[in-house]
Amino acid sequence: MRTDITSEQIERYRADGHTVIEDFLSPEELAEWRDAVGEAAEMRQRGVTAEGGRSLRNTDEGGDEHYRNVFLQCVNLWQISDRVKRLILDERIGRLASELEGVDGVRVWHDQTLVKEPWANATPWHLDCPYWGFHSRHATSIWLALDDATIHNGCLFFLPGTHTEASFDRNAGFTPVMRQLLDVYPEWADRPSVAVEMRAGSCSFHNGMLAHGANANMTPGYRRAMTCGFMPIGSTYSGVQNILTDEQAEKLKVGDVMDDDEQNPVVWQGSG
Ligand SMILES: O=C(O)CCC(=O)C(=O)O
Ligand SMILES: [Fe+2]
Repeated sequence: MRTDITSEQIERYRADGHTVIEDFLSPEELAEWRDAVGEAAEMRQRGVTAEGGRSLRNTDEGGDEHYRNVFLQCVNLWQISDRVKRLILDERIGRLASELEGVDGVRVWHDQTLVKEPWANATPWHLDCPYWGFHSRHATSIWLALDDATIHNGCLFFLPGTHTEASFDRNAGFTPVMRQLLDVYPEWADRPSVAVEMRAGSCSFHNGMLAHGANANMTPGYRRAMTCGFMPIGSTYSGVQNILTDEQAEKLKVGDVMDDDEQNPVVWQGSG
């Protein structure tokens, strides 16, 4: 695993809101991630949940045909698979996330595998953190390519710098309307986007307030990715339930520190 990043890379990440680490995983590591994530996603598809937890698949919601066809989305595989848990709770990744964001440590918010199946819909422009149970300007996500991600099969696109301007109360839904976020933020509508093609085994990090989306998959192949959103230690409840069960949410008041080690384990914490 390539976890050495330069101070220039950190600076660029903070200005742009995203960075790519090429060939992050070795071929052996990539094989393990593919296999472990694939196995856990199959378990989730069969309805396996964590004890007292939720199933957390986009196919559970029924109804929304467009969203179901954006990708196959299975959330919190670390809770049902020890193999995935070992990969997601790797302190080297938590440390990278913390260094990029300049925070003392991070917890898992949620992981998710996002599989764009053949001919999948595009992922509309959106911000991540407003959807989550904490609101921090230092949330970040790793997006790890399990297949080559290309212009043709649905690689990510970013709008650099938007993370410094975005606000928590203005976001787009996962609608079929790609431009919805740009109607919410008309000041971004003329900005050039950046396409981020990646070889399998490479990864990107993007800030939780950065505008991002992805192309449709215009190929008969799969575009698989594994992602994890990280929450800075000390973050507080935003009042958005998101992945929390009703029982968990009922115990929380807005402003409470999110420190449930079962639900949001610490991935890395600095000494100071
Ligand atoms: O993989 C995609 O199409 C979207 C990914 C995304 O929105 C994310 O990782 O936050
Ligand atoms: Fe996202």
